[in-house]
Amino acid sequence: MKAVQYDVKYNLLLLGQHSIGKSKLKQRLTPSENNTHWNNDYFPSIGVDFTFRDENINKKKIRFYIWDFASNEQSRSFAKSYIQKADGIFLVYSITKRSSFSYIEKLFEELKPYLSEKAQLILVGNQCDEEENRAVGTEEGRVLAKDRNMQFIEVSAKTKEGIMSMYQLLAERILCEGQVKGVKEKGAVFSLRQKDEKAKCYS
Ligand SMILES: Nc1nc2c(ncn2[C@@H]2O[C@H](COP(=O)(O)OP(=O)(O)OP(=O)(O)O)[C@@H](O)[C@H]2O)c(=O)[nH]1
Ligand SMILES: [Mg+2]
Repeated sequence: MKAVQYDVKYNLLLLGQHSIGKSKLKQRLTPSENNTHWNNDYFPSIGVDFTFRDENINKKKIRFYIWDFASNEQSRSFAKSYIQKADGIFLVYSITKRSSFSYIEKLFEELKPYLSEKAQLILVGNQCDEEENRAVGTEEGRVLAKDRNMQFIEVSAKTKEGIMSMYQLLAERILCEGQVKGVKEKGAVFSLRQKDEKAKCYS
């Protein structure tokens, strides 16, 4: 069997407190599972799982691996080795759960010593379909992200709102900062964008 060839690969991590939707986001970011019928099941992750997305930009084949860590694994030494190699990190909280937002600040401090210089971060407020249960304001997310030099977006794994944008925002930033000739030019990178949805909040 012929191995799939790609010119460059990047590692993206999904990190955040338990039960805030990391695995559901991973599912939505998986091309073959993107349209799976939604259910509210919760199966706590064990260890680490991954998916990938392939992009073709200016004839270069680019693979983005997306790693989903169980929250209890995030502080383990093996997770740290992934963090050192990460090109991008989705720091995820639930807009309905105050503790998951506080967790991000703690996580950020824990991550900092291990992050490579090139790593790009994006703060993701999930479950924006549950406006009636909102416990973290959009402005709070925006301020935290600005203070830590991250991008910020609110999304819903349930309705898929903002899902492609969260991926594209991070992927574009990685590609624009990257060294891949013919790919980092802005016009080429922006071909990643799809017109499938509007982001709720995008900064
Ligand atoms: N309403 C709503 N519920 C969501 C959303 N995303 C996740 N959930 C629910 O939140 C629960 C936890 O989702 P998971 O994706 O398993 O959470 P996780 O962060 O991977 O949890 P761990 O694996 O324990 O770290 C499930 O019951 C999901 O149905 C969302 O965008 N909207
Ligand atoms: Mg999980």
